[in-house]
Amino acid sequence: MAADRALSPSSGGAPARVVDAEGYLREAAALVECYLDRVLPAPGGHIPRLAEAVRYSALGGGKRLRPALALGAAEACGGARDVALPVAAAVEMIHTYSLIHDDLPAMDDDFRRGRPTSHKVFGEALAILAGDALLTQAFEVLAADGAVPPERRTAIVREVAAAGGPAGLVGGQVADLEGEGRDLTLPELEFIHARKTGALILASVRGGAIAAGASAARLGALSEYARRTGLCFQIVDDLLDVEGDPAATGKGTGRDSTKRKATFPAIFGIDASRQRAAELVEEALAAIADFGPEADPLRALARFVGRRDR
Ligand code: GRG
Repeated sequence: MAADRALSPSSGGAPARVVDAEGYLREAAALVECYLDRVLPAPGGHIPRLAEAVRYSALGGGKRLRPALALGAAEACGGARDVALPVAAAVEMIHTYSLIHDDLPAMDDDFRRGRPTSHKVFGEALAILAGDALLTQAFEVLAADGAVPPERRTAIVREVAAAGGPAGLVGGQVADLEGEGRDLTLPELEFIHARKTGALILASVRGGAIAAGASAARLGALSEYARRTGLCFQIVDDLLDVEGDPAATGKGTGRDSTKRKATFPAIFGIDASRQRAAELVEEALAAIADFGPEADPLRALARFVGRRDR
């Protein structure tokens, strides 16, 4: 995909740092996978089958968007990428747990990241436990991060826990299941998206920013950026469920209509949904318009989210 040539106010209108979103995602993936490889249960180890199941899902592909957002947010606040690596790893671990559980027969699917889902390979019991292991160990990773001062660490743990809990991912998933087969209003749909998908994206950005010592003003602007990007991400996800290529997305299509799920495309149609996604990208960019070139990775990632095909 083409690189994004971002303009920022601090660059006086001249082309700022050119950030290629795909390249940034690749770098984030390499960094976070190296980190995960170190912290996850070692192959073999005490309970080899659990290590295998955890590693199968956590090291088995994925865009690594949430880690990239965490690293990009740290950079946007003048920090080094490395300062946000534990946050990046923890949010990816929680994301991966949520995918494993979301794919279980009680909830969803057979294919994920282009491969059979965890329960197809390891059985339901081990898939549930591999998810539990990732969720729990994510907090160990955050708590053990000695490079970040304790008060920032506590704030990050709180952000990430809130994103994963009843007011975030889990609550959003329950609301989503309850909404199947019903007509939902726009506020109801946005309520679900903000929790099921948006909360962890928000925590990725805020967590990375907090690790880098963000000011309250920067954190506020970045939160706005993350909310818009998160909603855009889910609208595009719903569009990909209608018109995506399974070879690119690595999962099935048409699942939302089979379940009679209320989605943006189902309610407003394809064109209006695309239009809303494009508006949200612009709103995300506007939220961080006062940032300089240090926020160009986040700008490139927001544009990627709006146009992604995987
Ligand atoms: C606690 C039993 C139990 C279940 C909870 C929390 C949960 C299950 C599900 C969360 C909801 C969920 C899976 C939302 C999905 C959001 C989404 C669009 C995921 C796909 O993200 P991508 O495209 O995936 O970033 P990759 O594979 O690229 O990482």
